[in-house]
Amino acid sequence: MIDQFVPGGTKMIFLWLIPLLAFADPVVPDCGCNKAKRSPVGGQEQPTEQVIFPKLAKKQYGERLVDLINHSEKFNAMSLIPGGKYVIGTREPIFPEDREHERKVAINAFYMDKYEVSNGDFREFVEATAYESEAERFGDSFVFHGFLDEEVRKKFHDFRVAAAPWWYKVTGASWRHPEGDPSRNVEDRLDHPVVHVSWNDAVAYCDWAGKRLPTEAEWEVACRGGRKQKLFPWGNKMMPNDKHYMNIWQGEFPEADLAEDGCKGTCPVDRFSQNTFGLHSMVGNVWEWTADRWDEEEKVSPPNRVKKGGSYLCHESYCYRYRCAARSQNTEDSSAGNLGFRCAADPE
Ligand SMILES: [Ca+2]
Ligand SMILES: [Ca+2]
Repeated sequence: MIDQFVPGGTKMIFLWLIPLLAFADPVVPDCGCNKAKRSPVGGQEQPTEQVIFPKLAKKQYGERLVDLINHSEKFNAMSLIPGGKYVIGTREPIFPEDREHERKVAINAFYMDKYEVSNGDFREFVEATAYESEAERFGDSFVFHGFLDEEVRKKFHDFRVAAAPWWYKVTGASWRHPEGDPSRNVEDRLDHPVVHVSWNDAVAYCDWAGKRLPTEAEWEVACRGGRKQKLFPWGNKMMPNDKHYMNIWQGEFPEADLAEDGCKGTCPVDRFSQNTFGLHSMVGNVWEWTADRWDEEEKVSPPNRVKKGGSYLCHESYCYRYRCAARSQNTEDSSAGNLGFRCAADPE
């Protein structure tokens, strides 16, 4: 069921600053989400000032309405995000090394998928094109230890990510078999986000759909839903009215996910409506690839690409990256069980 979006309050902002400051220490534990990489990266360890709803003349509202009504099939389940000048990032970076500082951007109006691309969507693409994902070609992908039984953990004990030993490189793991178990597929979770897809896979899917990956600026403007300097798509309070607005981790990471938000692992892509644009699970559920390179100056091949939004594995104590301003990266050929994407499109 789709939850109705209820804007969060801002009264608790000062109480929120307390935990934020507590985690401002440069030695911050990390979930290792960016460590599960296929390719080594240069010596590293392997493994607005804006109003989004501008005051429009009545005539312009009419044109916008016509635009929405006449949208082609391509724009079904997409939201029109207004172009303009925006400010992304944050004045109070939690992870300065991630370069999540404030910066000004300008974007054109574009359409954004309301939902993360689902297993059902990706299966349709594969059936139409016989596309083979990179994880299938490599023969393995990174799986979180919580989804592996003891026997499998023993078998792949030596294939863990050194800096984040809860990530196992599991033979046979792919979008078809997210746990690497050939007897388990995605038939019972076609409405969940596709995972174990690389950046290259995401580009191939969006291209097939007549779309493209969003840039990081587009992704973040869409995430913010017209709000300035807020932590989350709906405001600053993580749980307005004690209600869960995203699929992240509750409990002691990485051992005990209490799943108080109703989801252990991925949840259906339409579970959490998060902002006034009608976008779902921008933060939480799965990380989402963007078109941008992590660092234009970086001389690595394949390059790292920016991913946004955090995932069901994120917890404030380890990976406080389920914020619109937060960012991370992986190499183009990397895939993992908590990394997916959604597409954007230009108005025709
Ligand atoms: Ca959860
Ligand atoms: Ca997401």
